[in-house]
Amino acid sequence: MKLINNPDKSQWAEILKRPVMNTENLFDTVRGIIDRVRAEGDRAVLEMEAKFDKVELASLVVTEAELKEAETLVDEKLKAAIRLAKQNIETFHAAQRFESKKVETMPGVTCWQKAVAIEKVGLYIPGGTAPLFSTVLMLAVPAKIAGCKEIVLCTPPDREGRVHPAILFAAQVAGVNRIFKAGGVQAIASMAYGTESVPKVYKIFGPGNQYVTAAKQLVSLRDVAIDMPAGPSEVEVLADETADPVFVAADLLSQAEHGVDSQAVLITTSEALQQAVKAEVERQLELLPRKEIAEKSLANSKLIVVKDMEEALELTNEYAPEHLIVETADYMQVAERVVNAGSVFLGSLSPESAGDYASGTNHTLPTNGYAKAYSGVSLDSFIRKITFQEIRPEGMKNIGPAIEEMAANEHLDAHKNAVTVRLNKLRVES
Ligand code: HSO
Ligand code: ZN
Repeated sequence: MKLINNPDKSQWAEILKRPVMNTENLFDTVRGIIDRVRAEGDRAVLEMEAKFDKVELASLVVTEAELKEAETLVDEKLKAAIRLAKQNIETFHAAQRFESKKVETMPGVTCWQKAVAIEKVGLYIPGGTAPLFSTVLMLAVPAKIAGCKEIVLCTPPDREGRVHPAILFAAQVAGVNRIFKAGGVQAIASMAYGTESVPKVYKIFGPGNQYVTAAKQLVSLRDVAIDMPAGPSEVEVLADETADPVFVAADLLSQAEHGVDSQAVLITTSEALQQAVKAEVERQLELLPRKEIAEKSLANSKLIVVKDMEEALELTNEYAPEHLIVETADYMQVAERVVNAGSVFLGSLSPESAGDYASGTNHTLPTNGYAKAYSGVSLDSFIRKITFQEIRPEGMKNIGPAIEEMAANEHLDAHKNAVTVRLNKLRVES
């Protein structure tokens, strides 16, 4: 961890830099795999599974029997926890339902929006060292509430060809329709273009490593929508002298254990807290099973002291963290001044873990500074809003002449005519 004290504004950009990935050749490699899946379908996916996930699969499909078996393998305590989390995620996202209202912009001109679910969505759940069944809930629950008809999920199997039972259980609880054993670029390409087994979808969601992210970016250039650009996960704790260093250290470590490229940053007005957090991180780190991963990501992490809360907020808004935990005496006032962040956790009893799992908010959030322009996944991510309008005679008389005038001045006479013929008919009728 780097300790930084009272940095000059000219140093901010350097301090807030995210770790840069070496993407040389990345896009070429990824494009090659996408093209093969697109051309050869299942055969290419099975071959890539053998190559990258080291597993010989007879089929990509997760069968009913496998789903049933998974249910027996997950212990009851975990099932209850998953159900509790699902319930809260459902409650929070159901409250986001869009209420359509008809607006009469002028007499006789009525316009409205209608929310319509994206019919087919694809969810990607990474494999690796942590089975992210919580992410299944975060994506599938809002998809279901939105009314998506086909919810497809791809996740890489282990070397025996099995998917983690908790992932399968969460997928069933949340209402996923079909599950496939496919990981990485080949999974993204399968959902973007469809194969014999995997249906093509219209929008792809979910986290992944830099290959998955590159694949999502490439397929989104033309063929399918994606949730958002994603990078390594990150947290900022914004704290004053009242914060508990044990809590702050635990929060930083919960982010650091995600991956070696995770970022954990403390911005504080208290040098004493900075010192206490450093000592506490070192102590808690020793106790973690994922110590090696956390240790590496902590090497990029920073404990920054600034002169006052004003400056702390300015630096925070410049950083635009994916997660922001505010542990200050007056956290509600601080919260009001946050303008750039993915998800904010207020007070000493609101750790990021709450939002990662069970409070109800979504944990698929913009990283890498994208919080300046993007929202996290919500019910909106699974719908489109179609606009409708109905113009009656009085309305056409009210707006027709303006349309004619504007169209004529854009030199688009056919546009003008589409109105003129109607106004003429209305004149004859009246
Ligand atoms: N913090 C991660 C989500 C997660 N944490 C899943 C635990 N499981 C990205 O927001
Ligand atoms: Zn997490």
